[in-house]
Amino acid sequence: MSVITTERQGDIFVITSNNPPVNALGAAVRQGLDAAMDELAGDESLKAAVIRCEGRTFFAGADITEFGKAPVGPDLRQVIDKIEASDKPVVAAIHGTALGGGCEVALGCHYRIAIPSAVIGTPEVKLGLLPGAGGTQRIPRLAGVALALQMNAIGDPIPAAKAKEAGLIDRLATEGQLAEDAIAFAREIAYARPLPRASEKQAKPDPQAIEDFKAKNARRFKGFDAPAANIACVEAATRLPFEEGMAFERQEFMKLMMGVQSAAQRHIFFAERKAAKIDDVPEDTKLREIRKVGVIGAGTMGGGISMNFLSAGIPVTIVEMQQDALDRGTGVMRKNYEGSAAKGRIKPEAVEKAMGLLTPTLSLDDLADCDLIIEAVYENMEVKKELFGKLDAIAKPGAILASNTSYLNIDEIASATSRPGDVVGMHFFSPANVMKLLEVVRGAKTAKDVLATVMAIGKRIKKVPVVSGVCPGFIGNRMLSQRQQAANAMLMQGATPQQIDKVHTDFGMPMGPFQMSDLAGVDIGWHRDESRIESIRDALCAEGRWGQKKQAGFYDYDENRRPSPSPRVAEIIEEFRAKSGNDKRDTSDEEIVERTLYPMVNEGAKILAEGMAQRASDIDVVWIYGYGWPVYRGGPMFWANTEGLAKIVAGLEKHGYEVAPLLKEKAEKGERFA
Ligand code: T1G
Repeated sequence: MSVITTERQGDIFVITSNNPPVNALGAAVRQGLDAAMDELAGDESLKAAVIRCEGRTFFAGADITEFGKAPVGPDLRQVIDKIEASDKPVVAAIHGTALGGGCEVALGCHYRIAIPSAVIGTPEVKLGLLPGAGGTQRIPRLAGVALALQMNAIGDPIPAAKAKEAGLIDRLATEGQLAEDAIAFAREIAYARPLPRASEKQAKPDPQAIEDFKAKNARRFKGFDAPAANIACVEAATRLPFEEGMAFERQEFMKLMMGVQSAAQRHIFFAERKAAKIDDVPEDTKLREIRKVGVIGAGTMGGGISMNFLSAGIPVTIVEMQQDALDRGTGVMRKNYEGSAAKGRIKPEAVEKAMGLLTPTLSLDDLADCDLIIEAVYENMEVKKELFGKLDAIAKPGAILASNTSYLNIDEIASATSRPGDVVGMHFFSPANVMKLLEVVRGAKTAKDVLATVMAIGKRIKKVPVVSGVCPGFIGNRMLSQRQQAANAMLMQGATPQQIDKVHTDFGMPMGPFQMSDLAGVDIGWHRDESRIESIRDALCAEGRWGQKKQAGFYDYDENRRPSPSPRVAEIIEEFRAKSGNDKRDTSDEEIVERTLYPMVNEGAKILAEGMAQRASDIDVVWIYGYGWPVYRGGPMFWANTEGLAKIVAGLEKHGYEVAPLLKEKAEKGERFA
């Protein structure tokens, strides 16, 4: 069955794409569109055409799987040029997500009609690219510079109604009758002349809009190549004739396509989707129904975890031991929602809607009707085992019992119940209502339908779930600990927290090891014995330097939590260095990269070899969504490929590390992590 079919509705030619799952504009689709346009031109009885798609969406873009392969004609630009050059009007009938090349095909048509639920956009920048088939040239001509900048350089789609207001769409169809409305629209304009062509319009220069946009987004764009290229193309559209503008766009597109950043961002696009699949759990596994969730603990984590479900419209029963803790926790949740509403991130009515789904209680027995229960109590094995023993007696049959532990052994926790198959780890990252990563920790006995259900509910609450095996620290924190150990060791040779952190922020991380420690709390895991000072961390904690929350940690903080190097910390470090007998010496930025990032890759190789992660790309997803690894570097394992595995092995050996066999083997064979 051809992916492009055509039919005649009287004198209207209906061209339909049927290329699941998202009508990506692969070679067969382009060839079919090209042939259909020739047929339209060659048949006098045809007066106009409609281009539409079957399935859930209008073309959702070029076929990203084709990138990097030998090009197969016709190129998308040629197809779009042929549509626009047609002397018979062509109407784009838009539903779903008309994205990237799909948006560009629509803009090459003379008219566009969309159902109200459709969105249209050019998200190529999120793949480290730019719209390479005229999007940067036609959008400014149809809708002006400001919207073109927003669509191209930020990449978020806009709803059909807004697109209509902006002049990108001509008409809104009735939901459920797009095809009929599109054909009627084509009949209506079949003889209208001149045919409106975006390429023939002028894009009004707006240098101020460009400057304002750059200034407003400087922080967001830091380190990325693609946003600036998108901006340059939009600017070119305001001063170059269309063909020259298209040549400029092509030149900029190819530069990005050939660059590492786009390869990294496309890698993460597919890696995120692969991570959702569990190799030995069939995709059609029947899921357990999750109608109601129980959360134990109303602290920072419990409150954040609860918000994820409440925001998705899922009722939550939240349990605390003391009324004041319960009130404090629910108060923080309300404050968070109200803060989001004040910033316009959610509608005001969403606050009451979410809080209205929350049932605070002091009794575990109130969890008896929950389908999923997540504990976020004190990180102590005995505490958790005792709690799971109680839950075993309270929870209904089939309820999923999940722990938010960040490193404790799920199998041991499961052993405290009579239903280990229902026990799983759901490790959220703080702040749990913000960070997208969810490590789904698979116990030895965790049932397959429990895993499938937790992966699905993870996606439903807008998380990016990644399966981890049971090992200390799972995937992310196990690698993080390697980084922290190395960073602490370099303090003992005279490196400073700010020097080490700067190497990481220059690399593209949102913060370095010590800034992160201050944010999370230097006192996490501290033995709380002020008289016992065996490490720099002990010394800081003993002096109340517990991090940002105490306006002092590795850094001093002002009332706005702005950090500054601390002379007191420098003294503490110097005392420990002197005691350690290590000579003070210069530490180069290169050494900091080698000593903090290479061991992370080494640990990632061990995690892979032990089967604690299904894929190297899963490890990349963990670091992008759990720790803010710069997406334009593709995650630690992708970055290792670009750094060169042999170089990493040599660096590890230079610094006395034992190289993971899998890493060594790949380096020797010249292989890469997939
Ligand atoms: N090409 C190839 N496969 C794609 C694809 C694409 N453009 N988009 C999605 N898929 C696959 C995806 O990998 C998954 O596969 C399945 O479709 C369902 O996707 C010249 C250069 C459309 C909003 O960036 O944003 O056009 O895992 O799980 O959550 O200027 O997919 O099932 O095997 O994401 O409902 C620009 C990318 C491309 C849009 C649907 N377009 N896609 O979300 O499903 S570059 C994009 C999305 C370009 C031109 C330029 C989303 C979606 P599998 P999914 P979803």
